[in-house]
Amino acid sequence: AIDVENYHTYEEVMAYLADLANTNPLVTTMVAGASVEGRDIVQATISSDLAANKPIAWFDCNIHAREWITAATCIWIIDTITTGYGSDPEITALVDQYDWKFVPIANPDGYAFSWTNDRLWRKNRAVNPGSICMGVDLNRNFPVGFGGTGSSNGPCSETFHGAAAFSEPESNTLKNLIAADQGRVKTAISMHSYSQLWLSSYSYTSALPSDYTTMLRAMRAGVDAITATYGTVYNYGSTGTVLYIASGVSTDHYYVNEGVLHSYTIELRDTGLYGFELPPRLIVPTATETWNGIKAFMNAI
Ligand code: 0X9
Ligand code: ZN
Repeated sequence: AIDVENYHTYEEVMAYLADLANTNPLVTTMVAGASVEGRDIVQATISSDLAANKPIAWFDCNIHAREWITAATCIWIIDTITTGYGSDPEITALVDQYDWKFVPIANPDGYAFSWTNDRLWRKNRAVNPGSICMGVDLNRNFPVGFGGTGSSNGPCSETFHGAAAFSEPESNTLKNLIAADQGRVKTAISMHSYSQLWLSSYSYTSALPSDYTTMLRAMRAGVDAITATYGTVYNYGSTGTVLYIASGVSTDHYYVNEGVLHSYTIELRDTGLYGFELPPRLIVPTATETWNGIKAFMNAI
């Protein structure tokens, strides 16, 4: 068990996932790859019948190191699903319909560094040849629009895109996970903070995808259920129109190259009062409303 009301170190989260896999027959874990510094990148799967090859709801969390509420929310959701299966009818139905897969800490080195050295660290911990600055922005290291608007070729920038698409083992690991389940991924959601936004493709351009009407309907279902919980206001729409243009992001890759129509970035609480340093007392409310949104969204697609 884990104390879902607090933030946890990388080691604590890994120990929780290992314990869950050992004690709960619904849960399996796999080491999907290794970070620059050699930490495991772990995916947890919740399935009531692995052999059935059900459609998948897939989540990456904490691509950005300082966005601690994203791992905390994914952990809360894992805990809620595994606890509720068999007693909560809505959870039971959603687990019987889908396999649920989570990468709770997609950027382990950056996350660890944000605990020990720099709470506001964003990137991974790659050594950049010829520069004293470390780190690549993993959410600029994917191929769609790689190197374009909203990314930087400077290693000291917070949005440094890296030497090439998938130059980083962390982004490469996410690519491999989605590709391994190609054809089964019903939705892929990248959890970020902060701003209270539900974002679709495209991110690399202000042009709208051909599936945008379908995406808007799905996002609206999610956002309405979030707001219905505690009144938290969310905006939604394509990243390039609602937020800003960002090239080389994960979710454009899932949509454009992997054919995942329902590929979204969710920017969790808040809108800037606490920003990335959301107090622990807001973990459970944030996770609760987010899960209500995801359930409504899943039932709408
Ligand atoms: O700039 C980013 O990478 C994201 N915002 S954050 O404050 N969490 O860094 C937004 C990216 C949005 N694009 C998509 N992934 N669609
Ligand atoms: Zn982010």
